[in-house]
Amino acid sequence: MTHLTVYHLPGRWGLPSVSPFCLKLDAFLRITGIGHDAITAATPFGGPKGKAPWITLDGETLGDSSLIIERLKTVYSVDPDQHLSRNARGTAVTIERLIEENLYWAMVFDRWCRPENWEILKNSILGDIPQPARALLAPFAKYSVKKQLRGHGMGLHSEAEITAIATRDIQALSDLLGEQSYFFGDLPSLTDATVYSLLANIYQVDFSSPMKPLIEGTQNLVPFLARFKAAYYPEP
Ligand SMILES: N[C@@H](CCC(=O)N[C@@H](CS)C(=O)NCC(=O)O)C(=O)O
Repeated sequence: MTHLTVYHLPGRWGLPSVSPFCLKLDAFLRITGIGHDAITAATPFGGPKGKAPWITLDGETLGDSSLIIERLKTVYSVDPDQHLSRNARGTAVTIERLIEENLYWAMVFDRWCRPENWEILKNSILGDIPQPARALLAPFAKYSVKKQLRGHGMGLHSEAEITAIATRDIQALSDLLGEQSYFFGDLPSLTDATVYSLLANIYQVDFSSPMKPLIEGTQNLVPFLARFKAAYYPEP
């Protein structure tokens, strides 16, 4: 019998993980009902790509949430997107890119570059690393993340420019959702897991972010978060 172990970064504030990529994988597993063991890792360093999440599947180690999900769909013969048209599948990929290649970096900026979030970050994202290692590691982690932000390009913008970029992305998500329950109608798909995992990690956490009022202002994204949570994370 196939044995799956999932390694994810710690959970906080009622979320199973403070990492959107880990939360996306967890939500996929909840939607599809795939049984697994879950292990909380204090850092992403144990993963094959130095990033979380990662899995072991019958002894094989695999990194990257999207590659993991593709593999699990095949191995377990499940597909949360089976009701999607070809056109919707195309839209799903574009939403995934918006979330993971763009808006995610605005969240990273908020968490790591806003001075008011630094203490919160050290006690949450880095909170499972025992002291004194945490205190020693924190400045190096910050340096590395800022370098990644500059490499991506988001870290080259001013705060006002980042907020303007995030505003367009959040409005686009709201417009795509419209009055539907989920992004492609009445049934959830992987896109809903992807959007939930990032927006909940912005909206439902203690970090201050100009994106919180933007999400609230759309009128439909907060009810979407509540709907997804009620369906897949009913525990208080
Ligand atoms: N494309 C990867 C991205 C994973 C990722 O960036 N994870 C973050 C946590 S949210 C991480 O481990 N960052 C550590 C680092 O980049 O040093 C995926 O989908 O899994």
